[in-house]
Amino acid sequence: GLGEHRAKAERMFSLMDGFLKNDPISLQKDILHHVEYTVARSRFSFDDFEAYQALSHTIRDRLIERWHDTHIFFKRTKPKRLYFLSLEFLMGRSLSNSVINLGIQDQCAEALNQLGFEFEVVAEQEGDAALGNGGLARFSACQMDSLATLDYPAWGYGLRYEYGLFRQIIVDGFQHEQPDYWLNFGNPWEIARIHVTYEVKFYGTVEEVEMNGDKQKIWIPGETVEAVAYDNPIPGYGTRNTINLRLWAAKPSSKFDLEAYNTGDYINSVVNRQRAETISNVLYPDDRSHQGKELRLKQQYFFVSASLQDIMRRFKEEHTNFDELPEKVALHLNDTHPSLSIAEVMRMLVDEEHLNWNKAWDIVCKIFSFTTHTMVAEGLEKIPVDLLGSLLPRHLEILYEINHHFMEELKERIGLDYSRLSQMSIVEEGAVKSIRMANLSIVCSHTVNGVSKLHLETLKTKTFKDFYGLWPEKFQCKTNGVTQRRWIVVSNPSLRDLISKWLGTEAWIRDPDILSGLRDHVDNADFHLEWKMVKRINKMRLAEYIEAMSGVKVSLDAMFDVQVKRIHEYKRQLLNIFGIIHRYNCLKNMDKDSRRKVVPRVCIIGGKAAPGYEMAKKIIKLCHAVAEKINNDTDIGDLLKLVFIPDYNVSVAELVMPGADLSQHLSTAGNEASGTGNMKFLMNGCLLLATEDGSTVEIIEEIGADNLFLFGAKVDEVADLRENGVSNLAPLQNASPLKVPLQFVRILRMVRDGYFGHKDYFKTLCDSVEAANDYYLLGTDFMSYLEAQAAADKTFVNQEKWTRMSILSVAGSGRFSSDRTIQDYAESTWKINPCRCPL
Ligand code: H53
Repeated sequence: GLGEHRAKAERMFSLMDGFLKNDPISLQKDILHHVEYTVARSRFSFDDFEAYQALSHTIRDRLIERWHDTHIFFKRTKPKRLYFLSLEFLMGRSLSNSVINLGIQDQCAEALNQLGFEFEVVAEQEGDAALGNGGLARFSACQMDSLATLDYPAWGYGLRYEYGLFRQIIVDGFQHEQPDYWLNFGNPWEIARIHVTYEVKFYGTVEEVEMNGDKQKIWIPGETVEAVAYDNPIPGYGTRNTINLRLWAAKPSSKFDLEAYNTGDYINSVVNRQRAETISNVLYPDDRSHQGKELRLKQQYFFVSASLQDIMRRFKEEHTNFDELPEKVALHLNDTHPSLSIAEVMRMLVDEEHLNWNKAWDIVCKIFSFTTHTMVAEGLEKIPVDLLGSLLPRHLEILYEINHHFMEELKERIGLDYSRLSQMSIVEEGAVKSIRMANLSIVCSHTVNGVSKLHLETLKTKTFKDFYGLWPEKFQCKTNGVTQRRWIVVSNPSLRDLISKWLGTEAWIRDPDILSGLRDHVDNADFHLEWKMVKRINKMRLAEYIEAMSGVKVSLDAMFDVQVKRIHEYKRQLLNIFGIIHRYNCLKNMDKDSRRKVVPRVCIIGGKAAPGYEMAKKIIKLCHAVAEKINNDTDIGDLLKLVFIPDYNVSVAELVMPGADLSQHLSTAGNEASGTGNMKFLMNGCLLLATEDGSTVEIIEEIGADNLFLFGAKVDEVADLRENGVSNLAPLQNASPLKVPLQFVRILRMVRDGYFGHKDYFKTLCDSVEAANDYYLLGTDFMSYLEAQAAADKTFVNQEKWTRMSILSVAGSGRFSSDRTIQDYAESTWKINPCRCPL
């Protein structure tokens, strides 16, 4: 009985001496303990990597304590919970972030020191967790950090890919992809929950059965796979709250396929079972494109089914009535990738819980919210009906039924406007009949979020115009943000110290609006001096890295000019390269005197191309070809260098952003939904050279157009320019030099004629920006781009002005913290409240 229970609890308590302690001596003891018993090395002799492993386990123990406390507290208080569903999370490294969020950075550094190790060196041993492609995935990671820090009762759900995003290596200037088998060296940051498993089913048929006199559809699946939970604790900063990111791995079902075994084909049955594991094996490396592959669809459903079983189980432990679901559960769709959830919840409620359709639909419409990260309609996800019907026959029926109800409602509201009806339909007729996942998500979500003001505007007026007309109140803007914990505190410790010193507080780490207080010191000469010192230190670190990676020595007096992001035609890395060629041409034509006045530049480009994206791969090759020419031209020397940083990822970003003077965000207006790199550079006091696209529009609002270098066509000019300015032009030789500047034509000619070698290989790349094809308006924007570059050069000479602009950038970056984003989501979309675990 109760007495027995209490006696047991007391004994447990007396056996364990309270919580783990965080003074340097206790930490050392724990580190040595883990060296000896977890890593199984001698505590008298271990290396940096083993020190990393032991320290990670030491931190992990502390995370687990907080994780437990947080979850016990949530269980007791039963708040409404948010479930953040995303197929991608780009977490990067965990060690530094964890010790900072736990507030034990100094103690850890001291503990390691006394053992003869250096924290920075040990932290460098960790590999990145790269379970995502680009902006969307890193934004998910930033949001998890903010959810934990702001004490929200939230869980993240995702997939535990065994191969993360490919490693990029460069051979002869060409990108090659290598598998990222990141779990090879163990992963101390995850906790395998071998008993938290669910069966996930695929294929099979749908049958109609009699149930209590009613006809009922049931799904007879054909294949079963098991999902196993791996938990990744996410600690908040300045709070005990530690939330969970639960990632699913596929394992063969533990139920034996008796028939197969009995036929005596033992070996083949084992081999077949093993196939199950391939589901969560590998992350699809395409950013912003969808190929309609069966394995990808399987991944999506595997993830959705396991997560929803887990969520429903938790709900049912605490509640009996599904009417309460909307008060207790918020499900967030991070883009359309998890949107099969909608059909799955309907199936669970109708087929398994026997709610009637309308009742179930009513509940479903109250629990889902949706963020789209896509700007243009062509980028939206569609799933071929044939594929869906064979893999998930019951879900396809449910989707048809949802659409049927929606179409009926629509006819009542807009009449028989067939063109509009067919455009809004969840089912797309045509050569390949498909399900439009965005339409599905909009129809059934109570809120549809855009990721910047400009993005939302585009959704309302173009991409989802008809839906906006139907449900204007659904559409909301939640401008993206990034966490200042990782993007200043972890990555730029010198800046962290400087900011805290001049603000007289560290409170900005939890309350980023305080950063605006830096404006008070914007004209202080001492502050300027220290500010420049910090940038210098970070440029030094970056220069060392560049030399190690590419062998190129760069001058710290040069302007470090950076463009790092996924390689995409719309992001216009090619515009950057053409600008660099232009600079090179100018330098070659200058006399000695003029050269003395030139601001030396180090141009840094980095980013991965999707393995099947030919144009992007050619851009990478061109970058290397141009770099080879320029960097080996002794006549140019330090005046201009071009380096490509291979394998750009989160930990490389942490090094690059603090060391940049200028960063480039060149997307043709109307293509970048938000952009988050711009915010990270802003936080690190790097000036932006950018088009008025995505969230840059809000950065301009915040810091003023004078404090960045803007160029290019505005979003509402683009369509006209495409139609009349460019695409109607006659072939190049007759083109008006006003529209395509001579400089641009000349550079294009150089590349075409093989000035940088590989003439044939670059042909299609050149064709793509030839006046008649120049969809992304490189030619149109070129002069304006050069002007912005010239303005940046001119300002750099005036270091006082530059430093002022840099300070004002950081001072204005508080609004771009993911803390602001998350608080906005929590209050107006998810309707959840902070739930702070007591100390
Ligand atoms: O999402 C970021 C945006 C960025 C946008 C990006 C994104 C992906 O990384 C992948 C797919 C997709 O549709 C969008 O391109 O502009 O900042 C986070 O919202």
